[in-house]
Amino acid sequence: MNRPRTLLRGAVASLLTAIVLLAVALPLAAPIAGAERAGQAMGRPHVAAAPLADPHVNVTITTNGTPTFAPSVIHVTAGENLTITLNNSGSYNHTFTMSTNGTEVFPLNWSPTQLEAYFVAHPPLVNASMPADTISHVNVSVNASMAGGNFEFVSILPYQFQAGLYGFMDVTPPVSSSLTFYVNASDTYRFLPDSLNASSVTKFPVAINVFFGTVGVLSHTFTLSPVPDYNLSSSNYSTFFTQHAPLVNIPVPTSAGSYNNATFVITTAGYYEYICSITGHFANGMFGFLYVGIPTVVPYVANVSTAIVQSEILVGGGSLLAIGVVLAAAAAVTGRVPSPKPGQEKFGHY
Ligand SMILES: [Cu+2]
Repeated sequence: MNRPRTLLRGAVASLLTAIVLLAVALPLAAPIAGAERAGQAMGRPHVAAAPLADPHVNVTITTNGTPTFAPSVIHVTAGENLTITLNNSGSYNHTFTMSTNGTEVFPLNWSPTQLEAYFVAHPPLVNASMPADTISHVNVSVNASMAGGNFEFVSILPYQFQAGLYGFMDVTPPVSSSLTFYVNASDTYRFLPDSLNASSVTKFPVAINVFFGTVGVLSHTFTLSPVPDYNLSSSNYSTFFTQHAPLVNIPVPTSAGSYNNATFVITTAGYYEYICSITGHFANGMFGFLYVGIPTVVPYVANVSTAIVQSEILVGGGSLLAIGVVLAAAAAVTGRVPSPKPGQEKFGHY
């Protein structure tokens, strides 16, 4: 009977204590804060606001009642601080529980007990609850040692992982260096130069900047294949680029002497072909190669060239006589082999 009154009395006493403490503490704290601000105003570095703080990235993961996380893969760069907004708009509770092991993929046939036992033995990197109809936030420091890892996250509530509530955090290494190239287009359907030397690159990913200008008046593009060691075909490059988005597609500026530029990231050594996507220009010889982490002369690769010969035969075969097929195939082979050494004769480029 007298419990509520005791509680009330306790609460009043606590409140009074708090007021007394604040009254004493505030005047003491104020001069300290004031001195801090004065120090900053005089240019003294403020230690807490580290100027070299890691970059901060925000991502949102939603789940709406169907057993999926969207997106199911998040891409981050090692060294970033990540804030994940967890948006559960459904009517079931979930968890967002991430493994510390960047190479492990949990078998979907694991029982709820097995999954729970795993996280008891290997405490998770992140373990946040996602209550129904709630938006919350969780911070993750993605440090350098996590580069290259794929960290699985799941809901560990029984049968939710098994139903599809899982995803991965893909951590790529930070860009280690960057290179810049200047390329011009000529109205004789050539890239100047048509060979870009990034052979010295040893660490990936590497950022590459291309400044693209013109010495003529026609429209051109610098359109770079994302697939290493692959030779584009002038007969089906449009189809190729709808299936493999170009790493960059830079339109030439309208006036000579000015440049458009773009930066892209290369993660794998190899040669990458660039072409002009304006109709007819590639077929007339407007292509070149970017060599990243490999010598600027690429050894003849039989399977690459064979595939191209076959596709050219298919395209040309219907309308050409047998002798024509042989000539077209020969031209295709010599024209599609990456640029030879500087100073050496350039096959198929004249
Ligand atoms: Cu062009």
